[in-house]
Amino acid sequence: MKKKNKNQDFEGFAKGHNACAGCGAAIAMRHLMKIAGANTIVAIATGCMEVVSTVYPLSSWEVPCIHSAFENVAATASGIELALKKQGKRKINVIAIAGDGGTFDIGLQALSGMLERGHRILYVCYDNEAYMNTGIQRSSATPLHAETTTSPYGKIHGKIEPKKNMPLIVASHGKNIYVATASVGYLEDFKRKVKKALRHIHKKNGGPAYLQVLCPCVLGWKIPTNITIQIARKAVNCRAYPLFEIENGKLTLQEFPEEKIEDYLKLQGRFSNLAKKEIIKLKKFFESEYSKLRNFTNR
Ligand SMILES: Cc1ncc(C[n+]2csc(CCOP(=O)(O)OP(=O)(O)O)c2C)c(N)n1
Repeated sequence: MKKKNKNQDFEGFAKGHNACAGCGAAIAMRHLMKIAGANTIVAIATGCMEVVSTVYPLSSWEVPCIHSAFENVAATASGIELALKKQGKRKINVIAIAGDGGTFDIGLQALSGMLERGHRILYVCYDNEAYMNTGIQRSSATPLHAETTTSPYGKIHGKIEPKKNMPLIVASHGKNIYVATASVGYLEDFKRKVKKALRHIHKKNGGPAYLQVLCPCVLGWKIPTNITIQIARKAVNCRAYPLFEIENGKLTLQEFPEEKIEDYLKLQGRFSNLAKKEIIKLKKFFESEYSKLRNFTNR
């Protein structure tokens, strides 16, 4: 008889939270925690996922969860990991969670310190491409020409700077870091990477893991609530959000059925006012980032 897995009914990120209908990040949290299981401690930065899940006196977290400030989740998680090591409790998963603002921008120095010191932590950045919980302000993860409240349509159309390539910045900290991008549009792939990342932090001579998962935001992207998965998949297929893994310093770029960039952009209000030449510019940027990644695979 098949042995019953005692973790199989475990949710970790329980229903009843206050995330918007169609929230991509809530989907990512649920699947992340189902894989991680009960033997986990979470540190979470201020951001949507913290705000919707910890409304006092309630909590959606079925594991110990520490809310840190916007800028220091990686430092909080580093302290937890060291304390567990001191106590000889090496099998507990330590997971740090932050949005793109808490990762690409304000939390970058804490994350850099965590990586440089080699803490065995899975750091998950849910990337909804702006500061969503405070009112859709641009971050350095917001794509070129996307409209936000601080990069509005005026004389200039949306954000004038392109997205920062955070995974490559993480990878430049050393070879013993598992780095991967994912998308809620490809959940099986995301779950596989969560498993791999957790194996990496626990294995002999293991190190940090960084997982960046694209999570559409219905308010910020101005999309209907029922196309979250579809649009997250299109982002990958049109190469606006390439999926790849970096292991031992080697990059593996994943191939997906190709779709047109226009079909991705036209579904989103944040790109609704783009002129043809801006679409071309955006396309060129995505293509140059993709070929940069492809070049890395050949090294
Ligand atoms: C030092 C500091 N500056 C600003 C804020 C206000 N603040 C809280 S969360 C947040 C944005 C979070 O954005 P992101 O990390 O992308 O997560 P999201 O809201 O999209 O989930 C801001 C600006 C703060 N809490 N602390």
